[in-house]
Amino acid sequence: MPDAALPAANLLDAIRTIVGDRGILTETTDTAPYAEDWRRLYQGRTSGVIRPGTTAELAAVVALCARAGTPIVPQGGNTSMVGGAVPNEDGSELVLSTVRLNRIRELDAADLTLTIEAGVTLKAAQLAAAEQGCLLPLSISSEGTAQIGGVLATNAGGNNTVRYGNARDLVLGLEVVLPDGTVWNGLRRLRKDNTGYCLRQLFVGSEGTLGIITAAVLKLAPQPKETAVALCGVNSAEAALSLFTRFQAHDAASISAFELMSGLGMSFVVKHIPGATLPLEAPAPFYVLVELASPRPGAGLRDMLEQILEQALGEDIVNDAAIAESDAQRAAIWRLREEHSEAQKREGASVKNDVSVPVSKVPGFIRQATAACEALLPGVRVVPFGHIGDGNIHFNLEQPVGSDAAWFLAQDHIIMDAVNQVVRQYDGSFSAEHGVGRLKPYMMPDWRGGTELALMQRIKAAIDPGGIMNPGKVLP
Ligand code: FAD
Ligand code: 2HG
Ligand code: ZN
Repeated sequence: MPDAALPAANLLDAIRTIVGDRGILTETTDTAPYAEDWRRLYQGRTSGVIRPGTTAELAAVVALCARAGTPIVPQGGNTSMVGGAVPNEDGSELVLSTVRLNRIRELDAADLTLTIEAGVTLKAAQLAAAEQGCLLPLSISSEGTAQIGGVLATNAGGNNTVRYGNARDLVLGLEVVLPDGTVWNGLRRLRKDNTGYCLRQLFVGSEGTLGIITAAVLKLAPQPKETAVALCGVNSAEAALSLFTRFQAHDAASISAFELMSGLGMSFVVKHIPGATLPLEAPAPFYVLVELASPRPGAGLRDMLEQILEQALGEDIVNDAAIAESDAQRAAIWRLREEHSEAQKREGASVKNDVSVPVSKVPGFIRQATAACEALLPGVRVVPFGHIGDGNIHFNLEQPVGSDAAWFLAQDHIIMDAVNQVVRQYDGSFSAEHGVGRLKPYMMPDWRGGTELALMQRIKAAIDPGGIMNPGKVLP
């Protein structure tokens, strides 16, 4: 029961005594950026953004909120694609930002582990690993802003899943503040530890609904000594898959990224992103970005890439290809992929479907979902891209040219439902890597209903009986 002696008006004063003036924002001009999501789908409101500087401060704030019965929205870099990190519109929720929990606690190059606080950006974590000759093998286009806590809370995937798995696969230990303010210190760095339920994995992917991740121990890998990158033009997703199977058959372990882009998506990048140019002679219906990497110097990746591409060119699987000859060219090719979301945003309103299907079914899925959407909304522009190497496609729809953006966005459920009908036929998932957030809880009963949803609800009730952690997200 909320404590009547702690009315909401006094709560912010009490929090201020814990975190100091630096740790709290209450003016609307200061809080507004924390209340709107990256896609600008949601404009929420909050009476306070709390920014604790230590785990102890954060835990004391959560304990106070629990006493007051005040809901908390944990927030990292606020790059969620599903509105997971923004407060609702009535102003009743406080945002708890991890931005000041930004210390690298320890890097052990022998153990290949990084112990790090939740507010460190993924990019800063990658750089810290690289400085010690190690690799943090997780890469997403938002890595300059997304924070380790958010990355783990969403179980982010990204470009290297094909080789290293998702964020979940890199976590050895966690420190979490529970909804009553208790700190669970599970910062172990053991590769083997069978001592009961695996609690850390419960918090990974829980999107802030079970507690606040304050620190983590992440697995590192040896830094690659050799890489080779190419951009290929192909005629179809079938050709892209066929190229993937060739690389796999040759040396699956060397594939560190295998990404698909559509001709339309690439044309948005070239149109909207200054300096972006296509390094091929002519545009293609689809593109593949392949990256090979090895921790072994002299692994011969460049030769292997050339050999496989030459063969594929000879068999009309690939139309044209550009192999990066320098770090600058490699970065320029990657930029064409990484700027897809930004370019799509600049082109207009879009409805996103972050779906996954078995890798072998990606081409069939793209064909069928494209036909379904074009029949549903004539003129809609289909922009599929993503991580074909692990079966995760961002099946995005751009508003028809000249249409009203608000009208188009109002069609989101109809469009997502049509796409997801196809996803279901292909044994897929309606959320591959972005999470459920605030956008998709309505889909949960249909997709994860019955025993699975009931189990999730019982876990939520057991860990957060007051329901103060990120209400309205994930669970319907
Ligand atoms: P936020 O957006 O702040 O929060 C996300 C969710 O986690 C919310 O539910 C929030 O409440 C919760 N949360 C945040 N911090 C904590 C914490 N410390 N403890 C508990 N809960 C917390 N995602 C991918 O998986 N792969 C991609 O390739 C990818 N590319 C992207 C590219 C762009 C341009 C953008 C804008 C987004 C992309 N995303 C991608 C989505 C997003 O960046 C990821 O979901 C990322 O992991 C979110 O991190 P964040 O710190 O911004 O989290
Ligand atoms: C990516 O892979 C991200 O670039 C974002 O997951 C996808 O904009 C999107 O839909
Ligand atoms: Zn992605």
